[in-house]
Amino acid sequence: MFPFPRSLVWPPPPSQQPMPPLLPVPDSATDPGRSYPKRHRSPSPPLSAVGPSRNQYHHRFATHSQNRRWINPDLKRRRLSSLKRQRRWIEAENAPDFSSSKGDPIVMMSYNILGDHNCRNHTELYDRIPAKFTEWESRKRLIFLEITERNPDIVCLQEVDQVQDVLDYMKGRGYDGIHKGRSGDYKDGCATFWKKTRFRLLEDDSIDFSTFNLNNNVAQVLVLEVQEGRQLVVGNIHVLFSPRRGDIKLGQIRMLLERANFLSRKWGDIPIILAGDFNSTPRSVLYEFLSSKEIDVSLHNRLKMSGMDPMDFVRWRREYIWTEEELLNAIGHLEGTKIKSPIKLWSSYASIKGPSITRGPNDEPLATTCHSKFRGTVDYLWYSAEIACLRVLDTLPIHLLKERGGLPSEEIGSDHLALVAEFAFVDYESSESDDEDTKSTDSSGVSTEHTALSGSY
Ligand code: KL2
Repeated sequence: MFPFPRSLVWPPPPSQQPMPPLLPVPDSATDPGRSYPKRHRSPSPPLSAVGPSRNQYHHRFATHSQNRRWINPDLKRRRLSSLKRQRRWIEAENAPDFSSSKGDPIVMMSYNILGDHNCRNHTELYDRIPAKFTEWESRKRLIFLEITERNPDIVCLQEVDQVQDVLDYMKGRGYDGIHKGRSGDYKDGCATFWKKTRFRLLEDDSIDFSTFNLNNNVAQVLVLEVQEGRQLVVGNIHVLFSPRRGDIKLGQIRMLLERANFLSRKWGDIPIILAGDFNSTPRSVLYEFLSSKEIDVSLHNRLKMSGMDPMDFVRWRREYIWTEEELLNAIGHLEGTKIKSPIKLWSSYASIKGPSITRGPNDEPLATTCHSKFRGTVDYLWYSAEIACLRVLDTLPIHLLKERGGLPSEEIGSDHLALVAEFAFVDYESSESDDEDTKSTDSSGVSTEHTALSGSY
């Protein structure tokens, strides 16, 4: 089904590797909010949204009693201690036939590597982690190992402050890249890398949000040419942390989407992949905005828009009165209070269903980050039409994160997990017959015609 070299990724899919270790499923793993909302028709439906649900998971779990007698306790202990081995690839159910997609797939990584400065200055977040696991020298080895093992074509890192270490390493592994540092005292930033042999940088339109009165965070928006002549917009953002500044967070995400959309149109309606740490949870109104729902900020309290606070889902009795400045931050103007993304985007992990021990609301991972004060999902890989998400490297079963007291660990160099997804350009002309399905115009007037792209080859 996938005639591309499997050696691009590690570990190989289960068909090529021994049976994964069998784990007991904890009771607490089920998520009460789990549901499978129907998606509306769209130009590029997630592959998993179509067709019957069959056993696609590469996770294989069985009850403890079923397997107890087959497990050598020593072996079990050794296997369980290996966190990284618990991450499995999950393939989309209806992955396209490669005759209907163009070129080799693109493996993308989004990874908040935990800035050295943040790690040393927020010790309260890592109070249960042995000191040796929080030192940059040991963390960087694990972070670089993760990148090397997953072998992504494009790497979007956040919280990069030991810039020279990262640039040197990536250069040595055959990547080109750009770092965009924050202004002000904290010099960490986003850094995006691409394999020199496959991509060429066509345009860099990075954003320093401080120039828009939206705090000193940064984002990168790049246009890359894939070797075969196809172009792609790649975004990388680390959204402001402050859980209560929903106005600024929305403003940053809005600007990223606007700029990515602008570049996409400028280069001929090219596809978009947006990576990053959005500091917004899957239940938040900011997530709704990213997943292309129209939102009305006047109906929301800016203190609770990112879902980062445990109290965020307690009903807010009093109406929140937005100031003009907050409205300007959030939606960029004072005409009305509604806003909708200019791009139709899908979240790669949510588009490929996984088991309840790794997935929660909206089919997103239960956690992409875990430390003493917060465990949840804030990292995403979003993609637009003309792109298919073929598979994702599933996150860790939640009980494994819970029982370890957080990250970093002996094996994982950051307090976030690296998200890895594999994408392909899709030629909808040959893969879909219904014209209405292959063409859409959203309310912002952005037309996405798949035929236009497929014609360029
Ligand atoms: O949530 V993060 O961690 O994406 O993993 O982004 C920010 C936080 C990062 C950059 O500002 O530093 C972390 N409590 C917890 N975490 C904090 C705090 C805080 N008060 N301030 C910054 N960070």
